[in-house]
Amino acid sequence: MNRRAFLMSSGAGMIIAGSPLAWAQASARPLPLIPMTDLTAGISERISLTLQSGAHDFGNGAKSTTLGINQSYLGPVIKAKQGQDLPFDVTNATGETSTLHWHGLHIPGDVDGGPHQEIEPGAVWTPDVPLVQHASMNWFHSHMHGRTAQQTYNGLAGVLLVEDDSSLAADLPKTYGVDDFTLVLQDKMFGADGKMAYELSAAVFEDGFEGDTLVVNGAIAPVSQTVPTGLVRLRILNACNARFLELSMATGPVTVIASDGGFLASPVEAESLLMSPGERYEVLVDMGSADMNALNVNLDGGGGNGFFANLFGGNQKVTALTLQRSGDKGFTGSMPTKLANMEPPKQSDATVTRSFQLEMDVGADLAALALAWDNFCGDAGAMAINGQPMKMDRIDEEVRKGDTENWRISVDDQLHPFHIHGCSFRILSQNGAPPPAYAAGWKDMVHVDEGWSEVLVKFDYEATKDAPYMYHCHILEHEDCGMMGQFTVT
Ligand SMILES: [Cu+2]
Repeated sequence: MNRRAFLMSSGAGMIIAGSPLAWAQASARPLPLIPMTDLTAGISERISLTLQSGAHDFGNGAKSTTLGINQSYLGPVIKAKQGQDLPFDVTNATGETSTLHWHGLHIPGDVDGGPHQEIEPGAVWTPDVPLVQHASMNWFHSHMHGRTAQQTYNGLAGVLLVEDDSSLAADLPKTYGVDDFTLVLQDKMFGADGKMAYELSAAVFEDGFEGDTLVVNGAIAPVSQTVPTGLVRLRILNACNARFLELSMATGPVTVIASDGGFLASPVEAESLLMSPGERYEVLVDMGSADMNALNVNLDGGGGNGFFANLFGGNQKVTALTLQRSGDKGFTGSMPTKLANMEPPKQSDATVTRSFQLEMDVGADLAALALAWDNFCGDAGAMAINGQPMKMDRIDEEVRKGDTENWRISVDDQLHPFHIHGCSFRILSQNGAPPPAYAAGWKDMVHVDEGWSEVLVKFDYEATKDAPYMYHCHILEHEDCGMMGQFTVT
């Protein structure tokens, strides 16, 4: 038995002794509708976001200790429009230092909200965030170095939808809470008292933290929603710390219309959709002919990246969301055939090539770290990229603004999701093969397993050495443990 297999089996044992699916229930709860702040009609005052402590009931009757943004758990859905400047006042009322990173936005490094823009307890961070990119689903979350995993797990995350003239005019469902829903998918562990738990161990450092219970918009799955006849739009974020989710529909294919950075050229039908932590996809569900459909999630979609691979042979499918058709008439348009203009990426456009090797183990004893660190990772350098664990005072790459570059990423171990700040990119290859059609559009996440994953990327905004961009694994425990690097764009 190699080291990794041992860690996985000992991890699985821990889960069995704990709470195996204890809080999963068959009866569906109503889908919580996340409050929306819609700014598309105009912005008249500064936008207040307060990072705060909370007590949240995930639906099992227990009040979990959580973090939230303007509420007890998670943040609002913010909807804004291309061309707007978003004047944020981010107040940190949590009592612990944090940051708020705008994941997916094409913005300068000094407003990116990465590890260098710390917000001390009681302080207010006031970035003016310019929205220049086209319609896309983005999100925001803590990026406090060494604490990102725990703070995001506890609830410091929200959704930021960018619209543009064509997306607002498009013949697509867009009535929030009626035929247009935002779904934040997460996996949680609940203790014997029913409260949300987060415990690190050597196995958790190795795989990242994985819970045994699926949560949708802060409610334990399955959840259900009544919808009108016609097309229904689901904007989905995988906000898990570490778990890859394989999505499928109970009936019919998954029809994907958008990925991280915007609309696909045209809808893509897939039997299933593999989402890494940090990824976003939009799908359309046709409720014109069926009374009922459901979004299912295979919790072990990553193929052996977690405990369920051992327990259930790599297939642990649960229902996330049941859609039930009412008699009401809803969106009357038909399935679109064209969504965006998109040329295939041309590798020959790249004038610079950079290579990144993700490394799981650079000599530190993960078990000792787990014991020593009181549930957070810190700048201890157990993991690395190109032999270098993340260091706040070291710039790893210097990029010239406007250059088209080819970034090649590889790893010798398990599946990792790689994220680059300040851009959207196109995937040239993923694990040595062309990406699935649903991942062929604008992305800021790429899966890295066996073989090279290559992306074609260009940066249009500045990031100086005092406010560099990050590239990192989006398994948050890996990121916190050093699988991250810093780069400038000038
Ligand atoms: Cu990783």
